[in-house]
Amino acid sequence: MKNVLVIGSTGQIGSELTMKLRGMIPEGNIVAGYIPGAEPKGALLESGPAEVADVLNGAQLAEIVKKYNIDTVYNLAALLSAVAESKPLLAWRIQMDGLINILEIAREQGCAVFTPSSIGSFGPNTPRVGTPQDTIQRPKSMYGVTKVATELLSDYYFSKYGVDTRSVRFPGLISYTTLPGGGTTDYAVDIYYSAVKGEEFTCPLNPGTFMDMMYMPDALKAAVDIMDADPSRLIHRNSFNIASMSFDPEIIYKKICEHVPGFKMKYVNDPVRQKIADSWPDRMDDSCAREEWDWKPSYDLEAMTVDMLENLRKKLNLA
Ligand code: VAH
Repeated sequence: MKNVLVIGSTGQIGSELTMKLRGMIPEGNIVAGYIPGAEPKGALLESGPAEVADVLNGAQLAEIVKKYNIDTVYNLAALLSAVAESKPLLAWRIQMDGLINILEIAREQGCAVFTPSSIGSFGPNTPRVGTPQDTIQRPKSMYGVTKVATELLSDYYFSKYGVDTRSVRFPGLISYTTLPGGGTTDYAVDIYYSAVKGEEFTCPLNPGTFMDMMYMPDALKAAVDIMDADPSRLIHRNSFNIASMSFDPEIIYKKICEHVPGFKMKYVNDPVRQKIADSWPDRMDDSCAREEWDWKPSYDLEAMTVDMLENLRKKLNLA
C-alpha cells in the first residue's frame, strides 16, 4: 500500500485507521475521505490530504482515485446495525450502491478494496459458539443483509474481474478516540465513559448477551495486515472471522469494577438492540485468519480495560 483512500475517515474505525496508515506510510498519500457535515478536524485534518468522498457519487470517487493514484480503498461508509434498522433503505443505498461504485472504480483503475463485514452478517440459525468461517448466514437485520451482500459482491468482483477485494468480520469494536454511532455493541464503549465519569451505567442489553468484542488497536492491525497479506496464501477473502474476546454485560461490568470500585450498573432493555444481539453469535472461530495471514490479537479484557480507563481519563481531563 502507498496511496490509500479511507472512505468514512471520520468514523469510529476510519478516524484511527487513517492516522495509523499515515504513521506507517509517511511517503504515501493517505487521503481522508469524508462527507459534508462530518469534516475531519485537528490532527486528522492537519496530517494529510482530505477530500469529500461520497460513496453515492462514483464520479467524485473516481476523480480522487486518479488524482492521488490510489492503490487501496478502505470503504468504511456504513450505517451501523441499530440505525440501519430505522433507516433500512438508506442503509442499503450506502452499503450496496456505494460498494458497487467503489468496486467498478477498482475494476477500472486497478485498486485493492477493503470493505468490512461483521458478526452482524450471521443470523439466529448460525452456530453460536465457534462460529465457522464458512457457515449459514441468514441475518434478520438490514445491516446483516448488507454485510452478507457485501461479502458476496466483493468475492464476485474478485472471481470475475480479479479485483483484489479483502475483508474481515469485525466483532463489536471498542475505542476511546471516536464514539461509535448507532451500533448494537456500543454499550461496551459507553460503559467505560460512565465508569470514568462516576455515573451509574444503564445497560441496554440483558445479562447473558454474549458477543464477540475487540479492542480497536487489534481491529486496526487486522485491517492493515489483511491488505498486506501474501495473496497466494489466501483461500478466503470476503470475509474472514477474527476474534479476540467474548463477553456479556455482567463480565465487562465486573472487570471494570476491579478498577473502579463502587461503579454501578442497571439494566433498561432496548428491544431493538436486544433482538439484533440475540441473532448474533457468541464467539467466532478465527482459525482461517490465523492460518492464512497470521492473525493474532494482542488485547484481552483486562488489558483493554486498563488502557480504556487510562486514556478516557486523559481525554476527559479526569486523570
Ligand atoms: C454494530 N458496532 O453494533 C457495529 C458492529 C459487530 C457490530 O457491526 O452495529
